Amino acid sequence: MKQKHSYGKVTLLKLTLVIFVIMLILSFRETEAQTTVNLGSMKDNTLYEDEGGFISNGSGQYFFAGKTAGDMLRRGVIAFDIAGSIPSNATVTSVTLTLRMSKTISGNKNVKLQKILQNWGEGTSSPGGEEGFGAAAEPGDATWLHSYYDTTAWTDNELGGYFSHDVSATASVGAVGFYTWGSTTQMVSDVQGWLSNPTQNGGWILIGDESSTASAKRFDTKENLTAVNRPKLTVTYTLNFVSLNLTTFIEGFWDGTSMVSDTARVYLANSSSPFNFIDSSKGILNTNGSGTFTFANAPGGSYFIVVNHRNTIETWSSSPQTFTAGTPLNYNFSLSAGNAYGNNQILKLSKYCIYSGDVNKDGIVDASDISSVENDAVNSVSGYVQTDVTGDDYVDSSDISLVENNAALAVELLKP
Ligand SMILES: [Ca+2]
Ligand SMILES: [Ca+2]
Ligand SMILES: [Ca+2]
Repeated sequence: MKQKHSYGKVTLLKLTLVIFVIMLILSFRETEAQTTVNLGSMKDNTLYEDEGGFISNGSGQYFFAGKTAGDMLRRGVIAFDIAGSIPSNATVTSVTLTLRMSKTISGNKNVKLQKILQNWGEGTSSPGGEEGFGAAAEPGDATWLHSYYDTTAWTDNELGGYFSHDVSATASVGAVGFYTWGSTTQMVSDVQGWLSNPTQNGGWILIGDESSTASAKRFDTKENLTAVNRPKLTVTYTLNFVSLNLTTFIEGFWDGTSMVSDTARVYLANSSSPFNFIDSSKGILNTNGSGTFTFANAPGGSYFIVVNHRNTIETWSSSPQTFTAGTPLNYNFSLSAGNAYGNNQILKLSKYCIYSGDVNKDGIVDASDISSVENDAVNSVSGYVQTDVTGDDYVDSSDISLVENNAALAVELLKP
């Protein structure tokens, strides 16, 4: 019995340790805000040297780079759906391409990646067998002559593809096995560019050793029957959020020394009519009226800042503010009435505050707000409620008088 008991203790200790390590890893991942994704190829094909442009291999299991024993060139082409897989506000930090080389008669040969400068196609051509000689091109296939057989030639009537002279990455490819290109600065730049301009995503061309006979290397495509052998692009990126360091004082919650801390929701509104909300973020305003709000969807740009809180009047910034993703913007409503659109703030104990009292959040402080507060005051309602405009968790005469004052001032939402 005793032995069994101590064994259980050790197991529990191990389990606790494992959980601790997992939590540690998760917390690191969160603070780094870095994500790695593996993408399968979107399309891959081979340009077979052929003056007529009649040969292709859109749907075979392999693609080729280098020179055959018969002195004919082969160039592989491959592209990945970057924009469909990575958020548009991402900053790409690392890119590697992994291919499996599955057949060759040569030793180590350099295979280069160069950026293709236009789009191209992958049709249904499929040679079968070892695929070294390709098959008859089908509509939409890339060939030595065509980006799309047989309607579109490569730009400038280039033969063998239209691509950048800059080498994005080089790998020395020897015997059968997996090979990795990158990460290089140029590959990162290529992928970042395709993220920004998806229509210009032509992927890379694989250029083998074109100066020596029988240098060709055969790689596995996305159609390869063995899934683990298919091309893989590994992209690591960080997300650059638009964020706001906001300072705004809630009239009823501010006593001249400290503000009652509370949740607020901030919207970013388009800078032009009809000023639609682009994104929103919930955050906590602390006792100094400050809070940080992060927007996961809004790209960098010019927006009105719109502050909402459970019982204040919705308040807009005086003008649109220019946000840059990755760099928090500071905005302080309390410095001047004019920092709110239409000067829609009240000076209280040396701070400009957003008006309290819109208990039913309909954009105006009026009799209906007063009556809700009166009802709750009569019933001695307490706790975290809409009608507590002073933030002391009680609804009483001080809440009624604040709402009555602002109703008398005809406080209402002012916006462009
Ligand atoms: Ca293919
Ligand atoms: Ca109201
Ligand atoms: Ca109160």
